[in-house]
Amino acid sequence: MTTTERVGLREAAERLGVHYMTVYHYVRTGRLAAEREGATWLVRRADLEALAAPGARPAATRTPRPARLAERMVRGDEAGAWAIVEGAMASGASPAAVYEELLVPALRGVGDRWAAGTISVADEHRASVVATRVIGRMGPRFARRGRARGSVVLGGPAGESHALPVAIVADLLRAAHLEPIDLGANAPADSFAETAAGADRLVAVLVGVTAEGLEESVRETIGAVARRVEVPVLVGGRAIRDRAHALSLGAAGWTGHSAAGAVAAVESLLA
Ligand code: B12
Repeated sequence: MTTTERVGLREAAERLGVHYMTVYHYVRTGRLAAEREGATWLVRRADLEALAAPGARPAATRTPRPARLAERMVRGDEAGAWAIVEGAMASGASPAAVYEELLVPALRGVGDRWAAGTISVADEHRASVVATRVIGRMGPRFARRGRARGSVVLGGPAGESHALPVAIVADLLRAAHLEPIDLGANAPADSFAETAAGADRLVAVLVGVTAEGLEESVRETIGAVARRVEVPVLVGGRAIRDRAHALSLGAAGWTGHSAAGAVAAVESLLA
C-alpha cells in the first residue's frame, strides 16, 4: 500500500486502535482529512500515519480551523466544511466571526496555495463552490427583525468574477440592520444604475473589486450610477490599494480591505 492509497473508516479505526465512531468524529470535525465516494468516506494512508504518530493527535487538534476548513473546501467536502463551521459556532463564534476569522482566512489560504502552485484552478473552483454553499447556509443567521435602517446596492463590476466577497459583505450589512441589494459579481454598469434608481431609502452603492485591472469598469459603473441617482458610491476590496486609488476612480470614498471596514464606511454615512 502506498501513502496515496486510501482506506475506509473501519480499517482506519483498526489501524488507529480506536472505535469506528471516534474516527468518524475525527473526520466530521476536520481532525482527519477524508474524501467521500458515494456513501463511503476514504482516508489517505499518509493522513492516517500522521495521526497515528506519537504525540500527533493533540497536534492534529491544534491545526488552525481556517486551514482545516480550506482543506475541506479544496476537497469539495461540503458536509465536512459545514461541520467545522458548526463546531466554531458551538464553541461560541458569532456568524460574523465565522466569516471574518474562519471563512475569509480559509479563502485567502486557498488563494495562496493556488498562487504557490500547490493546488489547481479546478481545486480553487471546487473550494469556491463549497464556500458558496456554506455562505448560503449562514445567510439566514444574519437576518435582523424590524425595518432596516436603509438599503445598500453592492456588487462586483463588469469583468469581476469574485462573488464571494460581495456575498460576505452583504450578510454583514444585514447584520448591521441594513438591507443589502446584492448584484453579485460581473454586474453591468447599467444594472448598478437601474437597481440604485429603484432602491428604497438608498444609503450608498458599494463596488467591490477583487481582481486587478478593472479600473475602467469601475469608472463606468460610478458614472452610470451618478447619471441616475445622487448617492455616494464607495469602492473597496483587495484590488483597490488605498483611498487615493478609490478617489482616482471617481468614488466618494474607500471601504478598505476588510468586510468590517465596508460596513463601517456605510455606518459613517448614516451617522
Ligand atoms: C475564490 C477565488 C476565485 C473564484 C471566485 C469564485 C466566486 N464565486 O467568488 C474563481 C475561481 C472564479 C476565481 C477566479 C480568478 N481569480 Co481568484 N481567487 C479566489 C480566492 C481564492 C478567494 C476570493 C475570496 O472570496 N476571498 C475572500 C474574501 C472575502 O477576501 P477579500 O478578497 O480579502 O475580501 C475582502 C475585501 O474585499 C473587503 N472589502 C472591503 N470593502 C469592500 C467593498 C465591497 C463592495 C466588497 C464586496 C468587499 C469589500 O471585504 C472582503 C471580506 O473581508 C482569492 C484568494 C484571496 N486572497 O482572496 C483568489 C484571488 C482573488 N484570485 C486571483 C486571480 C488572479 C484570479 C483569476 C484572474 C485567475 C484564477 N485564479 O483563476 C480569475 C479571474 C478573476 C476575475 N477577472 O475576476 C488573485 C487576484 C490577484 C490579482 N492580482 O488580481 C487571488 C488573490 C489569488 C492569488 N493569491 O493570486 N478566483
